Amino acid sequence: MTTIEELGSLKSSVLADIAGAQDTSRLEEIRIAVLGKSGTLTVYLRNMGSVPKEQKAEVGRIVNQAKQEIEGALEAAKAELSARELSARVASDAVDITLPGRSQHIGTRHLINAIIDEISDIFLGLGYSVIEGPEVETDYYNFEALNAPADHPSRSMQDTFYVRDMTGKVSAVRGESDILLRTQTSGVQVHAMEDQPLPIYVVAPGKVYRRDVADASHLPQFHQIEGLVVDEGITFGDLKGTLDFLCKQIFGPDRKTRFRAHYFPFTEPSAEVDVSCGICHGEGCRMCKHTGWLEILGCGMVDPNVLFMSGIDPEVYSGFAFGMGVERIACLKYDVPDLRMLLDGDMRFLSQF
Ligand code: 2U9
Repeated sequence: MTTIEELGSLKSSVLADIAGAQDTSRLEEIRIAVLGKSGTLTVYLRNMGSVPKEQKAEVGRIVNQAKQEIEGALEAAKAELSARELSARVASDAVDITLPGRSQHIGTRHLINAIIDEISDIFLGLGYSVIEGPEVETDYYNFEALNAPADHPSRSMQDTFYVRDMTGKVSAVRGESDILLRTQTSGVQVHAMEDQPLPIYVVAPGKVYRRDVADASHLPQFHQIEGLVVDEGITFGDLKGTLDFLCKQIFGPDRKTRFRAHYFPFTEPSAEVDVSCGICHGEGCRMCKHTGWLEILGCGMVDPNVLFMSGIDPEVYSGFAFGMGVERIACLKYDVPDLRMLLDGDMRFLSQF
């Protein structure tokens, strides 16, 4: 094949490639293969020196004409394919401005905080103050000032999280480290008795810690609300009236309460309070273990010794105190069977409240 014939067939195969290209990147591949630094046509142009003298003019004209034709075809195909690609992109990126927007997810208060706020509000309405205190406490404020006997099981390493003191000591028997994670919020009220003028009407909500394994009815960290009243002439009748009012506010006016004798080191006499079951209304069902009653809090008249240790004269003042687990109240109010459901972070569950 002569050089001229070779050029002719090269040109027609390149023009056919250009005509068959589906996109601009294929066009660019063809351009580089033909007109790039070592492209087929470029090599022809570079090798013009070896073409016999008498053919030079003719071959030169044909190479240049092929080059121009190929460049023209590339340009035309590029214009067409770019336009096609652009309209495809515009079509796929199109935004339907008539579609309704996605609504923003707005978070809600966690049920535990909602219950704390609800109970705090009930007591604010009765003229109480809401107070807070440290979660890391000393043995004195958590146990000693609350009459907890030295051999009380709650003071052992098995039941309380002790914190290493400055010397790094933490003991299996309470005493070497006096610093702990509070097991009850009672220390807050002891601080109040020491620091605040009498009378005292306070509730103290907050986190407490106990060395329990989490199960349906226990958590190693949970929330309590405790209350303390210290005034002249406070009686068990005041305690009953206040807590009966509280239960009716939380669970509804139709619910009944009952007070069962109990023992706490810091109150005498002490009681546990039950509210009538809201599922069976006292008939007995699975929720109330067929008793008709749900236990919701503990309470009692503040032990005179507890008042005395905080510098209050028990001959002049008397008081009552109570304590409840917030998670337990939440589960009883909304028939939740397992405390751990409050902590799972499952939005399908949490967003119901
Ligand atoms: C002071 C004096 C007395 C707080 C009280 C209870 C009864 C009680 C439990 C309920 C369930 C703890 O979360 S729970 O396990 N609490 O039964 N707490 S009287 O008594 C006090 C507090 C402070 C100065």
